[in-house]
Amino acid sequence: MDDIFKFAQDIRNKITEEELKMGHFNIIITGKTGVGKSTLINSVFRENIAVTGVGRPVTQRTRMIEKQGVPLRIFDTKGLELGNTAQEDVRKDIYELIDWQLKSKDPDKFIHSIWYCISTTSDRIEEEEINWINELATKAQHDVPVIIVLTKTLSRKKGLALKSQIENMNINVRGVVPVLAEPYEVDINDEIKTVSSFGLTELIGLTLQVVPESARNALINAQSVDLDLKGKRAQKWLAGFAASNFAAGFVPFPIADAPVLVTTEITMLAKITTVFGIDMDKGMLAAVVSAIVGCSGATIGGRFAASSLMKLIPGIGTVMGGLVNGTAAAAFTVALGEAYIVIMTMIAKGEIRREDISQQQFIEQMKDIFMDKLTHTRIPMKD
Ligand SMILES: Nc1nc2c(ncn2[C@@H]2O[C@H](COP(=O)(O)OP(=O)(O)OP(=O)(O)O)[C@@H](O)[C@H]2O)c(=O)[nH]1
Ligand SMILES: [Mg+2]
Repeated sequence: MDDIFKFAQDIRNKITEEELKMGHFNIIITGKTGVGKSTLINSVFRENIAVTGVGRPVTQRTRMIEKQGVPLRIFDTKGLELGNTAQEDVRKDIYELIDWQLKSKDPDKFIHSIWYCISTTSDRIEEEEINWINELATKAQHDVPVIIVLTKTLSRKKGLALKSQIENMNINVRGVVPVLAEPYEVDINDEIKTVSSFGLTELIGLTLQVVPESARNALINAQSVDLDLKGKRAQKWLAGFAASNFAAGFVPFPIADAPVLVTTEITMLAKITTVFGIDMDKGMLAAVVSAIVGCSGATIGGRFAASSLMKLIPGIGTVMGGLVNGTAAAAFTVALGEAYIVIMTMIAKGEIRREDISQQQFIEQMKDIFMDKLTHTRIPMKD
């Protein structure tokens, strides 16, 4: 058991390291007063960041919101009113911000995207506003992609009509996405009906496409609308990781190399955790890892105590000697990664609550997931 806690501590340390390496996703969110910027921020990003995050002014009219442990910086411009000096000020702020970040030459500080919010509840879009967005988008286009978010879209039909109206204006934005960030209650003949929220997955999908690869992990981590995206990203990363670690011509891992494998596993679990952006403390990590490996008669590091376990891994029965250890260790590690992704997805979706993680029922469930992965794992191998 001591081993497990040491292992959990090592993963925890590595997660902190990986979080630092990942950097931030930096976004400017702007639009007129009351269009729903704060509501949007809270619905899209995890941990209710507009409410619980710390905001501090970076210029007179713009504040930066951030929160420890969330790889995100939101630049929230305030009081954008058209046709007065406040608008000029916001405009200046935005250009300054972009310039200032670029001049820092620190890619972690670059603004990766701008969401310009327009409420669909207003009957028409003012020409002045479109001109200003176009100017912004044109000036910023080489550095910062601008997306128009149509907020408070109660009627999808109206949202789509507005979207195509804007698209036809041929302004320099990268896309127009109608959303309803929070469900909306309407009273129809004294009957309360709820319009469900929508569009946020599309908004994240488009944003992900237009931002640089270096910012994508942070965005996937920070957002909370598309949880499957986290699993897919982790899965893709794991496949590459397995290929580079285990595909080098079917290299055996002799027992003596076990500590190397331990490092591989620590890195793998830490990396997957940072893709998900779930705050896993030492106790939770220990619970998950002990549930998974506790069942298998295997010690961490790929050394297998139970020969019966090896029989579960496809193809193992026919391989001899040191090769058995290598393949088994690789299969074990990949299965551990895959099971961990399934468990992280369940935690992200609230199917396992954090406080229930060490409950017997979930330990059994996690064991089953691992056993299932172990019996189905295929190690990528070079021919
Ligand atoms: N139901 C529902 N209400 C929304 C939505 N978006 C905004 N609202 C409401 O519209 C009002 C204004 O929203 P905010 O998010 O505060 O707007 P804002 O753009 O941050 O406003 P300022 O910070 O003052 O510029 C609030 O009462 C929100 O509850 C939505 O998607 N659904
Ligand atoms: Mg606000």
